[in-house]
Amino acid sequence: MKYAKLMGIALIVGLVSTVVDYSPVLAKTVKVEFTAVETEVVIDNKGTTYKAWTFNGQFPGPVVRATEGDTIEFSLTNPKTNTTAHSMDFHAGEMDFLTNHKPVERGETHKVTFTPKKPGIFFYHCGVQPMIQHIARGMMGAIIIDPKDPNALPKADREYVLVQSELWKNPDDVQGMFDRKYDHAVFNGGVFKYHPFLGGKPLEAKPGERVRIYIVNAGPNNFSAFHPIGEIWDNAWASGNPANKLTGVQTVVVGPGDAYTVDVVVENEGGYPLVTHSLTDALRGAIAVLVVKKDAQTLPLMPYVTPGKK
Ligand SMILES: [Cu+2]
Repeated sequence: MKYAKLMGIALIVGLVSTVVDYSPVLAKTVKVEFTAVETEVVIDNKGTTYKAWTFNGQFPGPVVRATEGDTIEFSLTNPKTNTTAHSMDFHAGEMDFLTNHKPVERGETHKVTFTPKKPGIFFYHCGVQPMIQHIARGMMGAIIIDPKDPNALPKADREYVLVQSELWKNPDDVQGMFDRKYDHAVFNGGVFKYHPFLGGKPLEAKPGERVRIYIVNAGPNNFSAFHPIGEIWDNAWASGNPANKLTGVQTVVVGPGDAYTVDVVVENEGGYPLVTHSLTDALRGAIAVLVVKKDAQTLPLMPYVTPGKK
């Protein structure tokens, strides 16, 4: 009898904890304030500077994060000191683009409020013409919309965001952008930024951890064939939506303006290069090495991306 009572209590505790685990997160308001900053940023491990156009001085822009069903209150300020109009297109939003994505003239601030209804990883970018140049110069980034159900995806032990793009040494060479005569392909705005043998700093993880990478392809033109050398993606979700689950994938094809969430669990210590298997682009700078070791340090979501000089 005593035993049965204990079992009953255990059952109730079990049910309660289940209910708590699945209870929906209360919707919140997320304020995001971006300023268009035309500034110099460092684009390689030698310290080469580049005249970028950025959100908040950062190439790529800061990661925006909210939960499905939240309200995002976004404002974009374009200071008078800039040379051109800029704008914002969040792929996570579903709204009229003429009103919401309109060019913000110099000296103006534009506000947009929206509720992302689909979870996942999405691209954002400036859409002012020539859009190919505004994206290539750095006005792009990632927005993560976490699912309302916190158990919709397996729990990740650590997460990184990688935004891939092509880079033209001459940021004013719009014709070269149309001709696809680019000099580099990069993750998070830096040539071999995460390659420790080429002057960069690697991404890190511990053996057995589930490492989640949000891979966003900013293009502007090339497709990414995102592959972990020496590993296989345990799972991949197109657009990061839990409904779009793939298992045991060697390479995910991420088109320009698209994104994937991919998980890898690495059992053994060592170096695992994450590349676009479109090799022209990997060998021109789009290799990020994941170093797996027992004493891996904790790194931010988008490591080593810092605002440039004002
Ligand atoms: Cu712009």
